[in-house]
Amino acid sequence: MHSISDIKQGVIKGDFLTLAKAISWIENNGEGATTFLQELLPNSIPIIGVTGPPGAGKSTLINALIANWVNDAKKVAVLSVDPSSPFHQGAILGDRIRMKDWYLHPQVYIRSLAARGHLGGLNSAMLSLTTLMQSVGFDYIIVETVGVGQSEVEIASLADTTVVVLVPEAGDEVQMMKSGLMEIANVFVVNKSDRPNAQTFVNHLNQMILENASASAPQVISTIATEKVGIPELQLAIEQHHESLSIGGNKKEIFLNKVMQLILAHKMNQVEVNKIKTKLELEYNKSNFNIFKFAQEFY
Ligand SMILES: Nc1nc2c(ncn2[C@@H]2O[C@H](COP(=O)(O)OP(=O)(O)OP(=O)(O)O)[C@@H](O)[C@H]2O)c(=O)[nH]1
Ligand SMILES: [Mg+2]
Repeated sequence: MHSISDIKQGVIKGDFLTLAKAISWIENNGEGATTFLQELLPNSIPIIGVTGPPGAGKSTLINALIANWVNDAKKVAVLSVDPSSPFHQGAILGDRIRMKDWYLHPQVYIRSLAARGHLGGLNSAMLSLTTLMQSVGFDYIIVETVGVGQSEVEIASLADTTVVVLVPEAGDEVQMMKSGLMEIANVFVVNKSDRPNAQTFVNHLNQMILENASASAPQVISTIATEKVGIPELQLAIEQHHESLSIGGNKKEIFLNKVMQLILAHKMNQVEVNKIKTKLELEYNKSNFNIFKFAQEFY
């Protein structure tokens, strides 16, 4: 059993060993982990989701954002995960390079998570880990996820503020994913604005936001992450969005989603896959096999 104050002590000193051990313990649902999680108290430390297509510049942006927070004596935790790739090694290496300024910094903790192999699924693991990070003395928690498909939408919904990173060439992509993107983005970043037609893309995006006419229209920020251009503006947009949440925003919606994730994970943990497999083996070739009837036996 880990103790929250031991982990905190480590974080204060910039020694993350105890934290790292606790993370593995929670990921593996070790003995006492559930009780430990149930004793964490709520707080409003921001969880910032950063998502977008592969290579859009998410890690480079995070690397630049961290600088401003570290200068303000803040502590930052970054969890990065690539749900699309079963082979995570590449992503981990990429992150190490892109966030190289911070890997050994005492105010910054960066952890890459394998996409698979979490009891109850990735989302519940992310929920546990972000809540842990909120409780041990970090001021900002960043979750980096690749892509803007369905699983990313789910992960993004664990965040208080979701930043969707796009690049100027993403026009068609955005057209296709329009509704989904509008739903999850609290802030849009058009990164790689050093490339041609960046301003056209920004205008296009702003037009789409206007047409969408939602009450809380996301801001669009242009950045050149590699040159740290647009970073203070991005930081401000993130902070403004987080403040807007505390005055009546959709916190309840965020919690509802988290509760659903936990229930789902808990139910899935109760499913005995091997039992299903054995039974399926006997039945799936039968001429009267019906998948709906079969599944119902396990409800
Ligand atoms: N020209 C230009 N290149 C950039 C900019 N930002 C990032 N890059 C480059 O784009 C490449 C990908 O950057 P990353 O930060 O790793 O992108 P990512 O979105 O984290 O990538 P994945 O995590 O692999 O999805 C790197 O070679 C960066 O140097 C930018 O503003 N302009
Ligand atoms: Mg990255």
